Amino acid sequence: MSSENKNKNRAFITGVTGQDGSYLADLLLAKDYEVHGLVRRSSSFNRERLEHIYKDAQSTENIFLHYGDLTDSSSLARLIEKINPDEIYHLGAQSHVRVSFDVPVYTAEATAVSTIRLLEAIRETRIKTKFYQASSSEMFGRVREVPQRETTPFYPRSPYAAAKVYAYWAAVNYREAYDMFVCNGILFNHESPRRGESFVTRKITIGIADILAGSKDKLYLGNLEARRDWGYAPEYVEAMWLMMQQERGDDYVIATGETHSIREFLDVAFDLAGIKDWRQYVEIDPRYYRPTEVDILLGDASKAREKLGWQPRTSFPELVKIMLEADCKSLGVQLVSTERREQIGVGCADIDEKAKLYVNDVLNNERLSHGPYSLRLENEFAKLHACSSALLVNSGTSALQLAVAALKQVYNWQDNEEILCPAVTFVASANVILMNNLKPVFVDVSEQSYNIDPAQIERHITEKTKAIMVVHLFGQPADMDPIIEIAKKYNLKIIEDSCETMFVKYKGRPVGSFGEISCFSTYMAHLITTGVGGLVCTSNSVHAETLKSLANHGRDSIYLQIDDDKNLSAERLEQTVARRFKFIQLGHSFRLTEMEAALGVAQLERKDEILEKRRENAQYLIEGLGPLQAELQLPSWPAYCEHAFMMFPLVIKKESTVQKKDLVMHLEKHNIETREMLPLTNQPFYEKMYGDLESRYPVARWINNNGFYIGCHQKLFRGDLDYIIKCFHNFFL
Ligand code: NAP
Ligand code: F7E
Repeated sequence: MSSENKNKNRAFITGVTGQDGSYLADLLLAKDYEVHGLVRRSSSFNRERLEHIYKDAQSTENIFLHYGDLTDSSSLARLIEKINPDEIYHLGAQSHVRVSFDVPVYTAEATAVSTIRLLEAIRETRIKTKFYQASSSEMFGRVREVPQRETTPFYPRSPYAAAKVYAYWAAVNYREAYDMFVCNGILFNHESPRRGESFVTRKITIGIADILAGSKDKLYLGNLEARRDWGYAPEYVEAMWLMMQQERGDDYVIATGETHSIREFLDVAFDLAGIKDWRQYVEIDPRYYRPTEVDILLGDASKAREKLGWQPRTSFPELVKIMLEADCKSLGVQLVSTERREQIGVGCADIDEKAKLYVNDVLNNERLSHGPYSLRLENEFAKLHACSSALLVNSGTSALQLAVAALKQVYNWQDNEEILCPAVTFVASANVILMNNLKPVFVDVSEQSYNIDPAQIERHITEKTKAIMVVHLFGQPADMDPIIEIAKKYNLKIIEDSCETMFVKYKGRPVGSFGEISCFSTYMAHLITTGVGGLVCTSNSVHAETLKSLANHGRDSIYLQIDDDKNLSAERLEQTVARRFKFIQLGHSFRLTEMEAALGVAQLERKDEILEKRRENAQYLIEGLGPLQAELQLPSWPAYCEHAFMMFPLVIKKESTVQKKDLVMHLEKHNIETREMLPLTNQPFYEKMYGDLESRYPVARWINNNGFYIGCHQKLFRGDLDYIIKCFHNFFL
């Protein structure tokens, strides 16, 4: 001992190399104690739990290790005399309950008799010191009451527990007989990353880390029904110290007041690891059964709370997580982050400072409907999609509604005539057909692109068929060439529902430029957003006029147009004033506000960046999920078209045994949002109208039963994508 240390509190810890001993050493060193520890000679290194202390110069100066053995009275007495400690913490023991059945006599020596050896050494040397006895909830064994408290009678169920009962009473006896300061800490199970590897909690967390690392595929355990009151070890050594700071020695139960079975531990731990069913990894090995078991332990630590001010802080799931993370880390296994409280949504709000500036600009200028931002958005959007005009409307559905209405009017389609529409699309594509008193006729989709299957179109064409509503789903263009050919052959019009796909090309030509009219959505989660909103585009001036009028109560669109013209001749101005509120047909009020348009302009300025990030994310997901291709159909698209990745669709392959609901629940439980791919064929509304549709559209049915999509939007970063990939892999593990 150095001279500087003379005034320091001195503690002697038996079992300093164990879980509790090492945490207690940390605590006492932090409290500026001089710490002495008993270590036994071992042929292999047994000081891992203390290694970190030697990395800190100050701690190294304050810790002293001494060889000795709990079964060797002379070494204990000699050390106590030499160290002359203020506090002795007797934590050393043969502490494994199962093992105590194999080595009962040794357990009695190390766990029971060692206590009286130390107490006798104190008595004989007459050293004034306090003594802590590491008593155990195992003493309650076949419990006489639930919860167990200081007054609950003991009923030991193992040589270990019997030894601890002996040591407990020896401690009480020395307190009473010799007026010594002696405490019994009746500690319920407490665990940590430093827990011995053969105790059940640690065995499970190490086992899972091994499974995740791929070095093991089974975990062998015994009785899963036993229940324990598990706490976090560093908090329990604080209780030990607090007991020793009281005026008198006493006995205290230290527990959480919660009990969980081994099964529940497995549930939480495997769940944290992202593995949905632990049963396939856990096997029961009767070797781990005990001749007599302790079925339930549940402690009542109210005395410690009242007298010591001690209470547990770490919850059961937190404890499991701390242990699992530590074991995964030491194997270099990346545990799926369970910190994630935020959902990984299918879309995102990605509003930058410029967008706020533009919206503010509108508010400051007080032109709240169709102003310069609307005009700019319409012009640039039209240009990008090779159309001569675009009209901003209040949703993609409104755009579709107008498109069908305008064509019906221009081409004089009659009620109940038919429009072909893919069997997998958002319900609005079909609804707007019905709302215009026309009939949607479904066409099955391609197994690869999920877009309308050109090979299926002709068999649905009748005399009443007037148009094909081509939907470009999830960001991928439909196969336009054969569709155009069929449309020509049967004199059908093409309407493009491009609500989910913008800025991409099919064979070098932009989507939106193939149909007589094309419709886009800027709803939240779409490629660019205005909150809600949409655009309807065309290169046909008659259609453009009709759309404009229909979107604006049926006003005479000629006069709508010149509303904005500041350089009108006097004659034209007079004409406009006279006619601008003439309503020439039945129309809607589908306009968008200027604030929304301003938002859209800011988004449009970032379209390349948005698209690039989405593609990059999708590619990363495709590569990460690549090894699961035998089970999962990943997005794929032909070289002649681009993909905008509005969403990331996935379909469980026919040969897989995986159930969609299990996978979807697994992802949702891990905060990854999923959405249905929305086949129309199982929508109650259409089933009511058309009867059983699923049997007639096998691909749509397959998609309905096996498909869903997740997000790959621009706000997902590498960590999110790794997390998603890991969650998938853990499911299929
Ligand atoms: P542990 O990790 O098993 O540590 C036991 C310590 O005792 C180790 O340092 C070990 O040394 C030492 N030891 C064993 N036999 C020895 C011998 N013959 N001579 C010298 N040292 C010997 O146990 P723990 O979890 O830290 O528990 C600490 C104490 O609390 C034990 O008495 C235990 O029975 C009791 N307890 C534990 C819990 C719990 O849930 N953890 C609950 C209630 C009571 P080596 O490192 O060389 O093996
Ligand atoms: O067992 C069951 C086993 O060994 C807990 C020691 O610190 O706490 C500890 O004793 C339960 C038992 O701890 C396996 O049958 C199933 O019911 O983790 P354990 P323990 O026996 O409660 C007390 C308070 C102490 O004082 C002790 O020193 O888990 N179990 N399968 C298994 N247990 C182990 N070890 N291994 C298995 O494979």
